[in-house]
Amino acid sequence: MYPPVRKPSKHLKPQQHQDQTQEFIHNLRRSDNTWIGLTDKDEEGDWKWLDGTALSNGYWLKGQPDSQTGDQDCASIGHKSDPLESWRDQQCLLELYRICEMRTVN
Ligand SMILES: [Ca+2]
Repeated sequence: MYPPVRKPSKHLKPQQHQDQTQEFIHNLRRSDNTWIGLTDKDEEGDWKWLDGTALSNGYWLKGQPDSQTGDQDCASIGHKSDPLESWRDQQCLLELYRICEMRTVN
């Protein structure tokens, strides 16, 4: 069962919109670890989305990213119950679900 899709309000501030999107994705995946298309494989600590956009606001779990094994260059969601603290870095070779963003056609 998927959570209801909420259309972002036109009156939300950009940060509120990002938080709402994060909560939607988190609720969609629940506890299934899922790749979100964020990596620092080109430069350690310089997190970018797969389209090259720099990360402006992260929802990292406390203590993450930690590159614990030295080769954790991909971010996943699905950790802990707080949707605003649910990302961690992991080895990119892990087979996890993936979430992709698509543009809509009007
Ligand atoms: Ca890394």
